[in-house]
Amino acid sequence: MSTDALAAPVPLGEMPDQADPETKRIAGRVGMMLDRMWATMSDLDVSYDEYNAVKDWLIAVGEAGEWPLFLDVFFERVVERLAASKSSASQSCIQGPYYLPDSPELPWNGVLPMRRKEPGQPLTVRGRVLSSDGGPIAGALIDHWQADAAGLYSGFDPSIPEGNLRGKFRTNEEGAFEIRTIRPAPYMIPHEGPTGRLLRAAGWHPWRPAHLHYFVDAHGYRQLTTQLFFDGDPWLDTDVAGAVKSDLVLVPQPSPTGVSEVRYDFTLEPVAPRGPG
Ligand code: MBD
Ligand code: FE
Repeated sequence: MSTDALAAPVPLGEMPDQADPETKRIAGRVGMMLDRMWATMSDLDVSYDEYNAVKDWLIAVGEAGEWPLFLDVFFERVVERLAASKSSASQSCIQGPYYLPDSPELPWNGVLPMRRKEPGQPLTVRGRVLSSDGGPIAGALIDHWQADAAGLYSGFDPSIPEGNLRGKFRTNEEGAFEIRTIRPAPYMIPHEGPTGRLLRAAGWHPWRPAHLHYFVDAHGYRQLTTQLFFDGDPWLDTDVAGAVKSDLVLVPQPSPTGVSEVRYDFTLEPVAPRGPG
């Protein structure tokens, strides 16, 4: 008998037939991950003290509402790179935990909603949305969100007005956009909570380089999720979320009026390759 050894829960296919096929498929993959984790725990000779410490910590992550933060900081990078390797779009990047869907739609060359005296250096982001099979895409929707010059996100930090530095921009007939905003500061993972405690205990720094977040959508194209970063940022090489890709690091150009400017073209992948004619 094999009951003394580690084994997957119930072999797939012997489970009662109550889940839909996709849920069953994913559950089977969770089973494979559990198998690997059991093997890793055995390799590491995990003790009861270690098990209980990690169990208490994981419970605290849930109680603090930090599951979205913890998962996106430590795990989204893997799924994101796998998806990127199968796409002809321009470089993608993780979504992270701070997107909110209800920001206003603005003109192709609008000003991001901000406070009357929003701190930070003025920044213009300009470029086009292109198709990976050639040509600009008019009417594409660019959903932009970012932290402020203190590294805080509206909707998550109670001191920031709702909707601050979040907006949607629709490209013009040339597929162009021009977003007026301010330069965000590098972002520090909240340090009072369990995720911050883990970082401190492990001696890992809590920083993400300053970044701008994007969803880019157009009819007939797969949604692109990405981020833009700034050359010279001290945290580019050691992003705690491990998300930086060199294509996404932009060199800000000073303008005569003191505004910092960056240029970037987003390229989208058609949903289905188009046949000839
Ligand atoms: C962020 O601002 C972020 O973008 C990610 C991915 C994780 C934590 C905070
Ligand atoms: Fe972010």
